[in-house]
Amino acid sequence: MAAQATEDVARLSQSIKNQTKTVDQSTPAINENDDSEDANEEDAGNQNASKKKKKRKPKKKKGGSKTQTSPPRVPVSNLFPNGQYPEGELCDYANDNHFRTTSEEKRHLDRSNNDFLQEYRQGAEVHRQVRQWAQGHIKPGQTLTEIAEGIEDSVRALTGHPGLEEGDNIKGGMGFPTGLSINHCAAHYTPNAGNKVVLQQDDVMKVDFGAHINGRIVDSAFTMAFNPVYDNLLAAAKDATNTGIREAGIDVRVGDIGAAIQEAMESYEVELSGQTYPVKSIKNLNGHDIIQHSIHGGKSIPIVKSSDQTKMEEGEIFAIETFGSTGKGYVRDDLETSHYAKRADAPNVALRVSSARSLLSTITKNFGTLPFCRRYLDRLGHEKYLLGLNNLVQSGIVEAYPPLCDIKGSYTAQFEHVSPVMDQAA
Ligand SMILES: [Co+2]
Repeated sequence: MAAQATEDVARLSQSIKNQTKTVDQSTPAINENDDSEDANEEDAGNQNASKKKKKRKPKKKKGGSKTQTSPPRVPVSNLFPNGQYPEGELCDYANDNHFRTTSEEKRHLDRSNNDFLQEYRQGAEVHRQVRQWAQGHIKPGQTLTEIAEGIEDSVRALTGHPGLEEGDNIKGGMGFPTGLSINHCAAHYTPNAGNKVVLQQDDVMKVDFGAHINGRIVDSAFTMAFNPVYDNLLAAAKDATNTGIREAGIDVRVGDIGAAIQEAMESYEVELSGQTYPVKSIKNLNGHDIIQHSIHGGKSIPIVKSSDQTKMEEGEIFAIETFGSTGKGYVRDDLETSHYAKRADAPNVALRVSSARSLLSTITKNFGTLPFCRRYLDRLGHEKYLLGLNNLVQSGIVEAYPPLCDIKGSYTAQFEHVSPVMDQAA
């Protein structure tokens, strides 16, 4: 999920050196546990449609399945029964021994730190497996609704939290709504009930979804296009995001990261129908820090040059995301809202609309401050809730995140990855 540039940015810094690393989104590691043909379907854009469509049934093995199914339905906790998830995806640098030093206090810090890293690693593994499946299976001709539900059913299954019982979704599952933003629309679009939009051959679609375990949200996104004319646009955003991840580290100023991102992004141009367009960084979209149960912790990572002196600090988790555009490089609210989140600082006000009261209770129990969309309320059995939902927005309890779009006719691309900031020195 993207942060908008108007967010308040505060807090100072302290500490020291070093670097973070995550795996390049463009070269996802092969999943050794996946013996299906999907392992070779990394890049849907280059697939021809000759593949037979047949539904594979989950394999049944004595003692539980050890391989992922297609679509993914096996909880990753079954695939990693010892609870040790791969470190590479989220933080291959993390040397747990580093934290095991002297005092009791530090040992306590170590344990809690390790718990939270384990939760992140589990979420990252869920995201990686679902992403790999999605990249192989999303095709033009599918509706956005079936694409979103395919991703969401998979994430819920792999986290082991179907999210239908009260409070289950807050333990694990979708970290926020599945963003499926097309062409000039850059972020925060997901279908509402009844949406009949079909993905087209010439579309550029940003797929932005989150998996969470105990509120530790893994926020990662990629862009799909099926026509190679957009290759440079996608390459620009991918390069810009990788640049941001490389630049991130303890004590680094976020404004400097923005400058490096912009330089990478704007070194590309795209030719569409004989006309050349420079790729621009979308200046009012940002990366952001993530805190438990909250997708935006309060810091922003600009994607253009900025005088923002805010520093990254050790232990913080950042979603580095960049957006390139052939349009103005500026987004505004457009289209019907689908994304919402309860504010962490929600005022305690008397609600006169009774449907708002029951809706707020549902939101608090199932999402807390995690972003949700209208479809998530539908599947919990809520009906005719729009008046109540709008009342919660007007009361300042829930924040609406409308789709963010550049000018009509333009194309936008996004890549995003989570990058923890840790001191890796021994
Ligand atoms: Co994000």
